[in-house]
Amino acid sequence: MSVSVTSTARADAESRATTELLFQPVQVGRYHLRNRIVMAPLTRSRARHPGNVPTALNACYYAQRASAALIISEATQVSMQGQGYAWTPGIHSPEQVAGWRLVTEAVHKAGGLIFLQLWHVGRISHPSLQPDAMLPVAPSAIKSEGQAFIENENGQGELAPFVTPRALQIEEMPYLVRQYVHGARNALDAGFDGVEVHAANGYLLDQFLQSSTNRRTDGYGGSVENRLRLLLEVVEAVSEVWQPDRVGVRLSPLGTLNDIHDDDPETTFGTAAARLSDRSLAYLHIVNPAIATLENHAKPEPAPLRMVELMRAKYRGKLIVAGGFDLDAAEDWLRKDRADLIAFGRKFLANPDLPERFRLRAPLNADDRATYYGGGAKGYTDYPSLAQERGEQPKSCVDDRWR
Ligand code: 8OZ
Repeated sequence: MSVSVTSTARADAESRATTELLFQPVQVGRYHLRNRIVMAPLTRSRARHPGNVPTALNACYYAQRASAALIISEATQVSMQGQGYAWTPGIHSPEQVAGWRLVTEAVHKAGGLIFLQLWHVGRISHPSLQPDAMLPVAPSAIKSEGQAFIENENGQGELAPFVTPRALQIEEMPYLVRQYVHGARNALDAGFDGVEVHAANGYLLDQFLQSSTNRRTDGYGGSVENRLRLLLEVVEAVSEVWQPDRVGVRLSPLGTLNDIHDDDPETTFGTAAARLSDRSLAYLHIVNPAIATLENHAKPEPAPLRMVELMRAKYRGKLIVAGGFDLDAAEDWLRKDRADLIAFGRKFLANPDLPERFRLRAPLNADDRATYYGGGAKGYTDYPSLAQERGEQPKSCVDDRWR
């Protein structure tokens, strides 16, 4: 009896799901995606150290989440200079490429698609993470409020105040672009399906873009076109490696994370969206400016919603929005045509089979903040799927090589 009730409930849920917009297929650049559920990039700080090398444990974590239409990897530094946190993975050494190959092979075997997120943190770093203990670099010598997450002499994580970064010389700009190209080529070698340029959340490209961190008086500062220059150069160079239809860009309009702001965000981000729109990219991905109100289930404030509408109007390609969504909010935003795809972070972290749970409107596991960053399998690969909850054995993908 209980079996037939359960299967009837599932059949009902499945017929309902076909009318849900999240489960409508969509073309994103070169790829035909089976639904609109994206796994957002999530820093988990579990690369093997020394070397910041992805491992079999990381491969397990991503493979468990391969039912996403598209996985966007955690932010991955393109160079030592680009690193800002202990134990985040890189894509600049041969060992890191070999480590990422474990990840892409596992995801592909599980039927998934994965883009690598290319990252340079700029000033959000610390000499202890930099080559030869040098100063972090930035558009201008302006220190961020807050603290960097570094590794101390005992191999433990520790917070240390940010330092005043060194302002980049104009002669160094081609070298910055080359760092992204090197990462992009390595990502191709490692078997990824595409790359996303991280230009959000107060890191290097956002530091150039937003007015509070860019006081330059050369061709990379001042006007919005100048502040956009580095991002567009990076996008163009990376697109030559990958072709534009396998390149995405992430922005955080109205974002203030990492002590950043813009004096005229409508102009800055509206222009960024318009210029990126001309590049025929796979997608634009934005961190939801209205995340706070969505999370509190409050009525969205006008300014963040206006910003979303502005980005939607100025960018003519596929738009992914990430931040604060549950199933109903995601459906609502797709129905209102504010986005083409929705990215889920914390929900995916805690629910490896999130699309199936959404399809069945099944309960979700809660995420555990204490295990977001660092550590091993706990809070990483041990969140159960529905199949496990029904008593099936988890697929074995954890082995000892990750240590
Ligand atoms: C959380 C912790 C560390 C880094 C971002 C890459 O904000 C990050 C990040 C998030 O984009």
